[in-house]
Amino acid sequence: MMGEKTFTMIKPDAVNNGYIGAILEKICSGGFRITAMKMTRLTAEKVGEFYAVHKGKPFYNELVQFMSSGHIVAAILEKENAVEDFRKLIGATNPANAEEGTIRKLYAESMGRNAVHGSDSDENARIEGDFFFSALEKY
Ligand code: IDP
Ligand code: MG
Repeated sequence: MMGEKTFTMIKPDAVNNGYIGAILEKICSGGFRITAMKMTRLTAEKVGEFYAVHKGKPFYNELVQFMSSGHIVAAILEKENAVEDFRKLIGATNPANAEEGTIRKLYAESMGRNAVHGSDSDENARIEGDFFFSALEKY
């Protein structure tokens, strides 16, 4: 079935601010099932690979620096219509524009330091999940 998985990261700002538990609670009470999860750190090189689509944009260097500055929590989430529903749960990229009750509204610091990542398509959810998890970890 299409659309049943997405990929997320809790970003270094939210990890450092002590929001891992609160964010996982929002994810689970939002109806998502965690099927793989790990806390890890990315080198700048790995972040560059993950965010290759943004290379050359004005915020790219800041993004690479920030995302490699501390620990992140990576996870694969399952739910019907996962990608779209998770983007709704996290809210707009800029927390100032995010709806009340969304994860970014509640826990993000700024446009760059915005607490969580969420895949933007089924194909990217698969690519991003594969970036972090082996076949054994995923199933
Ligand atoms: P998304 O995470 O909501 O999908 P994207 O446009 O894919 O947003 O951007 C990826 C990440 O790059 C954002 O989550 C944010 O951390 C960072 N970013 C995007 N635009 C800006 C900006 O204008 N200033 C600083 N950081 C940005
Ligand atoms: Mg994106």
